[in-house]
Amino acid sequence: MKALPIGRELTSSHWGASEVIRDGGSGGHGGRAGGPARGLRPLPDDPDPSPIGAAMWDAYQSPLRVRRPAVRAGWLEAHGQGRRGPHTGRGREAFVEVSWDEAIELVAGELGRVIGEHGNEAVFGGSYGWSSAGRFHHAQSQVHRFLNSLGGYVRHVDSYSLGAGRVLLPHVVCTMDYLLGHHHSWDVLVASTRLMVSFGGVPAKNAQVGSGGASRHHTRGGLTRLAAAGCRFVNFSPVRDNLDAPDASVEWIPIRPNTDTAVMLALACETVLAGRHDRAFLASHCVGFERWHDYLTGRADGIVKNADWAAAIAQVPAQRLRDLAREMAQTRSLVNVAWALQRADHGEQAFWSGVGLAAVLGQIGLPGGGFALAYGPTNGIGSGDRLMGGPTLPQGRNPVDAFIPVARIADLLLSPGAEFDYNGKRHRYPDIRLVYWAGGNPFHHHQDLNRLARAWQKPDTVVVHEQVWNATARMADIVLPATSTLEREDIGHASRDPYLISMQPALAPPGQARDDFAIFADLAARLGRGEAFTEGRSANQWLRWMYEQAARGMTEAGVQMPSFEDFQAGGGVAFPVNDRPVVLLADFRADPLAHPLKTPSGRIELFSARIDSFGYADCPGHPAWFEPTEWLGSAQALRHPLHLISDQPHTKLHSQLDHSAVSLANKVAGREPVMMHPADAAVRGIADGDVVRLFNDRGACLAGARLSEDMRPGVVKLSTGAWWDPAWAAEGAQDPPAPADGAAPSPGPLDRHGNPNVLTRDAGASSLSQGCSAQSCLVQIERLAGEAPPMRAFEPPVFLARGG
Ligand SMILES: Nc1nc2c(c(=O)[nH]1)N[C@H]1C(S)=C(S)[C@@H](COP(=O)(O)OP(=O)(O)OC[C@H]3O[C@@H](n4cnc5c(=O)[nH]c(N)nc54)[C@H](O)[C@@H]3O)O[C@H]1N2
Ligand SMILES: Nc1nc2c(c(=O)[nH]1)N[C@H]1C(S)=C(S)[C@@H](COP(=O)(O)OP(=O)(O)OC[C@H]3O[C@@H](n4cnc5c(=O)[nH]c(N)nc54)[C@H](O)[C@@H]3O)O[C@H]1N2
Ligand SMILES: [Mo]
Repeated sequence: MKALPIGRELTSSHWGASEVIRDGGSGGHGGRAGGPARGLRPLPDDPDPSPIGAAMWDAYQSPLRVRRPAVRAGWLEAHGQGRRGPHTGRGREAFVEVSWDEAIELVAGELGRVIGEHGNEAVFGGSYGWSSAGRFHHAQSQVHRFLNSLGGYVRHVDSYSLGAGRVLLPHVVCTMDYLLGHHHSWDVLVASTRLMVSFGGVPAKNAQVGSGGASRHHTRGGLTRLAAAGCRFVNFSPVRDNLDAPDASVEWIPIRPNTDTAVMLALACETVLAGRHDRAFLASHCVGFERWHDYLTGRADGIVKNADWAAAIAQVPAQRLRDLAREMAQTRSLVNVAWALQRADHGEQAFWSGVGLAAVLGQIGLPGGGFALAYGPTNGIGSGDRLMGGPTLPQGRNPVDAFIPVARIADLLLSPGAEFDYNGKRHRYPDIRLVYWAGGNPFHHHQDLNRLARAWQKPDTVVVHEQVWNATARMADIVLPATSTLEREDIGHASRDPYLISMQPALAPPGQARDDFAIFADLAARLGRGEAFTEGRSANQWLRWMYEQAARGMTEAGVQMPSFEDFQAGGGVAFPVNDRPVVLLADFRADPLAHPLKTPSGRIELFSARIDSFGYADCPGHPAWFEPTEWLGSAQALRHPLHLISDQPHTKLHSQLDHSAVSLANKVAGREPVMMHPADAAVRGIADGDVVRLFNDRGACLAGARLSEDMRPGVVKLSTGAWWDPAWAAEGAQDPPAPADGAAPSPGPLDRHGNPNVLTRDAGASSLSQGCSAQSCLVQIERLAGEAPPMRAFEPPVFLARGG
């Protein structure tokens, strides 16, 4: 079988592939044939193109782009005087623009000094973030390869997306990476699934994106087809509008946030109490059912985890849970657990309970049955397209052992030398002197941003490569301007995507922006490691090398690939259609001895002797219910009575393109919208469109109220991604006004824009994973009295003349 040319000139992004429109008609391919590019359009064969892409063209040409290397004024002054610090000016001071030569000299000098004086263990290069699509100019890969060429760096493990899930699942069933590529395909669901019980919906707005690209968006169409085939959906969710199937097919059960585990345990318990559990499957494919059975039925602790028990915790009707347990056992049913649920205190339990419930029902490995983790989060899940290994940039070897679970960044900076638990071992935080970030926005993505801002004062130097003047660029000492996807050539690839794309540049870089690769190549050369970093290849030679490596593997896998020249000339290639249905864990089901899982027992572990042996009080050997530290059932709810959900934004990818017309059109009074139930608004005297203040003991932000009956009362939703806009006292703004209800004043500057992470809690999900637990957060809201302070997030920083 042959991969065929696409025959269009394309670029690609995490939210979709686009065709480049040129004056005098499309260049057809290769970009060089046509005139200057005029814009982008979505691919005609994408059934559900993402609206995010519509504003990308203008946003990448915004005045907010970083145009020249820039150095924080206070850092430059201290450096000139041979001092280090103070670092309290980060985020507050003006910048001085410098030449590339000087910038390279400063960064190389600092890297050399820190590594020389403190070793590579003093450099944090984890640099978490989604960067951009394109396999070569992938900033995170570039920064890791670069730092490895200098002798290594302190890295991160896992992700914000799936911190708890990635650590838990290999002990229990299979790796998250395996799951990402092997969920039942939508065709299989349409043919077989008749009841989908979802915890956290199936939001098509999230499936707009796919890491690395998303040329054909499947999820909305898949849900519509599934409903048409007669599938019913039950959605346990604090918000109604996150399951994008036709309304008539969806039953909404407005659950209290963070209590899904209790409901899943109850569904399993009721199944067992009624004798409807699949004894044969539990005996042949699982281990540890007896231990879990004793927990579910109360033999272990005297508490029966039945429907009445869960109904009191989750505030859902007990009879509905009993009926649902019966329906699930009698129908081809699927348990779907959104990733958001494990981004919470004890987040492991939601995933493990979901797998456990599916095991008790015994449909794992049958077409359309079992569990899903999850439909919705990204486009690739449920794609039936061919699974192809794509081109990769080798990252070299990192001889430094020290690492952090990704969301422990503030702990790392605040507590050098302190010990932490992770996945059965104890580790120690190293002492970080230099932070290097390219392709991520920690001042968007991390929890408790005021705490992170305090931790950020610790390192001697912070270097950031950025495209735009967002919060992380402003919090840096040295900012190097990076190009965007639209300004460079690359190869676009995503897992189970139908295309391998020859991405063509459509715009000239703004100002003096350079590719991350070019910046690192210069730095490496200056540090005497040029050859180690580039291996003598230019960007173009790397593209050819990466393509040829991948093409060889693809040809071996039975798909004949063209030469690099023909690949480029054809705009990329379409892979042959995959005609084999994808059924998750079908082989294991058919023969668990011939196809064992990679768990210690080779089976699904409902009791994990290994996890049990770690002895963690907050993550025992079987799925269990724990009260989160912050939830509507906790004492803190007396002072902060609203549960804050900070989900993924539908108008942008995290903080990327928050400055675009599409994202700005969704703001309320210029602020990020906070969704709240009309009843919660009424008791606070809040009207739709008001500017409100959200606060708790960690911080405060402004947002624009949007009232909606789609919210469970007591729950509010502020999506992530608004560019953090701290009103530092130095700007003449007031520190946060005293709360009206006499509660303790909020620490840290007021965020004028609406980034939920000034409110979220910075604590690991458990000792097992230390994953991000952003969804466990309580707040209070009040109407902002008086005029809202003007925002500064979408203004470039102040630049000073040299010595000024
Ligand atoms: N409260 C709360 N917080 C959350 C979450 C939540 O659910 N709730 N979700 C978490 C999750 S799942 C994730 S994945 C994270 C996402 O967090 P991030 O991945 O850090 O978010 P992005 O906004 O995608 O950041 C990417 C940054 O890279 C820059 N960039 C893009 N391309 C390039 C390039 O080629 N070169 C360089 N140098 N820079 C580039 C962009 O301008 C942008 O600033 O957020 C997490 N934070
Ligand atoms: N448009 C767009 N799409 C994205 C992203 C983006 O930034 N923009 N980010 C991408 C990334 S990096 C990731 S990791 C995925 C994340 O994918 P998810 O983690 O699945 O996405 P979220 O939107 O955070 O949450 C999904 C739903 O869970 C609900 N929810 C929250 N807490 C609870 C709870 O306690 N119980 C129940 N039952 N429901 C709850 C929320 O209301 C939300 O509707 O999305 C990806 N897709
Ligand atoms: Mo994520």
